[in-house]
Amino acid sequence: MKIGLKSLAGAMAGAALLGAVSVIPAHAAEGQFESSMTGWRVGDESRRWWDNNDTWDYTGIYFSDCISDGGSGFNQASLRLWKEVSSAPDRSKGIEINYCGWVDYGDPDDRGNYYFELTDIHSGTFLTVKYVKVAW
Ligand SMILES: [Ca+2]
Repeated sequence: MKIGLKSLAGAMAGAALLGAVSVIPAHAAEGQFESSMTGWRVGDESRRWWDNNDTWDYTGIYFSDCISDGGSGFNQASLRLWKEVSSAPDRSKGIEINYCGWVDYGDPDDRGNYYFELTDIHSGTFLTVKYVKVAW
């Protein structure tokens, strides 16, 4: 992409504006929500969110304060991003392994209703995450 001086100036003005606010989100995003997970098992699904595909932002899932009941405690959780498809199987947007931090799925570039599914826990059967943030 070619960036002209005018748009560069606009971008810098935007950056200055961002710098002026006290809280800068880890992910600038089209949308986001915060939540938590208590006693999740493999196969459990998150709430749905609408991605209007107005931007090229990555979809990311952030975990903080992760607890599982296995012998070696929490190591990682596999999360599959799904897009709902009516009258057909939902569309997988990939699996990422969350080590209790951010995972990114890239830009789905596909307007619709999304959710994530817990597909694996290591170690244990039940997963609790005290702070969850999803951004897209
Ligand atoms: Ca998008």
